Amino acid sequence: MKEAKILLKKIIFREEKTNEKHVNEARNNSDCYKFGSKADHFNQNNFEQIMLSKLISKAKQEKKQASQQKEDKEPNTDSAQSKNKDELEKEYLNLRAKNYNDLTPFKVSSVDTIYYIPNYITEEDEKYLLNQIYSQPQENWHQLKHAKRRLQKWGGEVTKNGLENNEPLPTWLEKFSELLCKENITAKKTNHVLLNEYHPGVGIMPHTDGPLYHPYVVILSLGSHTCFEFYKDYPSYKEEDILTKLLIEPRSLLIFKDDAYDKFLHSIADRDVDFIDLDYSFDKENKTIKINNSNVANFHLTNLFNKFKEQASLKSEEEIEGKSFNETWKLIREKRISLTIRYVPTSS
Ligand SMILES: O=C(O)CCC(=O)C(=O)O
Repeated sequence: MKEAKILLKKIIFREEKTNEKHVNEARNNSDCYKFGSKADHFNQNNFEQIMLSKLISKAKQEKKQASQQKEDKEPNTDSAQSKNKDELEKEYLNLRAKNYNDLTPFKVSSVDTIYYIPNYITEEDEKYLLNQIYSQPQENWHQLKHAKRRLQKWGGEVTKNGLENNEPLPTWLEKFSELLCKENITAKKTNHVLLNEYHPGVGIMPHTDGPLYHPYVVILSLGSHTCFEFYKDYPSYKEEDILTKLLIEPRSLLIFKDDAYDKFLHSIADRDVDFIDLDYSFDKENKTIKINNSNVANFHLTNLFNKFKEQASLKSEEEIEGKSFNETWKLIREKRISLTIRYVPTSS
């Protein structure tokens, strides 16, 4: 808004100069004053009104163009905006000493082999990764023909025989792969990254990732939340019989293994909003919130739950006594980037 105001002032200043020039020209042009209607057109007040409406529509147009250009660049990560590129690079994935050998605390409540780690990276790390992604030349982006997604592929070409034309990951992804291995999330160092860019309203059809990457896949999300749906098989998808649904927040890591990897289909619906439902009550003794039901199986692990707990803690004892509550959140999707990180055996 501030930018638009400055822009408007600049345009007004520029146009005022032009305005003055035209009025002076008109005044000096005797023809204009001879013919009433022509002369009226150059009446100072009318002229200003015409110019002002022109300026407003021009400013609106320029503002629209500016926000379109911004939209084409990268998702918004305001809180990390103050740091410059070098600072972000220096701090990227630093000071990490976690061990995720035991993933049990991150298990979603429905399927045994799906794990969700919220806030796996910081906002600064996210900003750094987005900088890297959006500073890639155009030829590193591949627009899919039959879907509204763009891709970047790192590490080589995945073929049915394995990885071909393999090449080392760029430093910013190599560092991430090393971290996953160091923190025991992946048993082997991953060598391939498929990056997907989704605009709101765009998802991915139900699929399995095939036997090549077995036994697991790791997905990092940047920029926006989304919802992931798992189906037992294709007929279940057709009947809209969801096996499990997850809320995936930016900066989180989703890991799925074994059955969740081999058998079930995963997908993202083509939506621009997601509705998250929660039935809850209060456990007075333990002073905690009890989730009775939710349409997402990882609600207890999400940042949304933490925000919700803060809000719920404001309720008085009389308000909560013996009651249960229902709430629904409407989450609006923004541009999301996902990094699907895998180990792909080299073709022999
Ligand atoms: O974007 C996502 O989170 C899912 C990507 C995916 O399913 C895939 O790369 O196979």
